[in-house]
Amino acid sequence: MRIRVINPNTTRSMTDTIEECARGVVGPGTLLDAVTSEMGPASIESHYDEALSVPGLLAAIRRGEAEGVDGYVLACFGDPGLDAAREAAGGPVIGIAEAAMHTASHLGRGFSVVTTLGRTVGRAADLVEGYGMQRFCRGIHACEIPVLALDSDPDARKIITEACREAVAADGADAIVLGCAGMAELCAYLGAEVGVPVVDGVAAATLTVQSLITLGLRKSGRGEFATPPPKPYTGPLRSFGS
Ligand code: 2AL
Repeated sequence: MRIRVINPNTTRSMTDTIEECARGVVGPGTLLDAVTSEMGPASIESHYDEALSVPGLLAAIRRGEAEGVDGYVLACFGDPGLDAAREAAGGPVIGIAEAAMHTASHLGRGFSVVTTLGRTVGRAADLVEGYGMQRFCRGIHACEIPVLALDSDPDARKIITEACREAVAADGADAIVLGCAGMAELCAYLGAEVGVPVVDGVAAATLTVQSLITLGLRKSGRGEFATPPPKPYTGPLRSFGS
């Protein structure tokens, strides 16, 4: 089977980290690759960034469909454009936020999310509600590190570790959900330091896609998630029409 991880921001170094984490969990029969969006923001940490990341994501899905990819991981914690990606793909498309939250819900009674900037907390809260996860989500905490600084800030690891510890103490959480694909490589370290299970959505979504494909399950093509009706698109979005 062929699984493609799509980083919907345009930062290649982040895609490399994401790919390594996804490769670390797939089975031997799975061909996995990771692609970086070819247009859009360098990082996604506002509603504006999210909206403008979606055309690049959909272009990546279209390329994947032409190349025979069986399923996709949408590797940004806002799960931007997830419904549209599902319409465009034949196989499963799983967002890292939905995968991480569902995985964490199996591990204890409640989880806390630790994310990047405070301004992304509202989006994460909307996703918790949209995925029916209010029963499990005890709190959403920001460490105030911008996405691209996760890699370059020498204090990032320490600050995120502290944010996880504080979230567990403040919320009584049984697990932590990491709120950014750029935190994936810290997952094992944080699990050992914080003392509760720490869930990285990149790994969780990759294994969810692999499971669905193994089960022979594809996206439902009926109703809402059927291929969108063909129509012309104009301006810079011309190539998205048919
Ligand atoms: C993210 C993420 O996962 N990738 C990105 O560019 N922004 N999420 C976040 N909460 O900042």
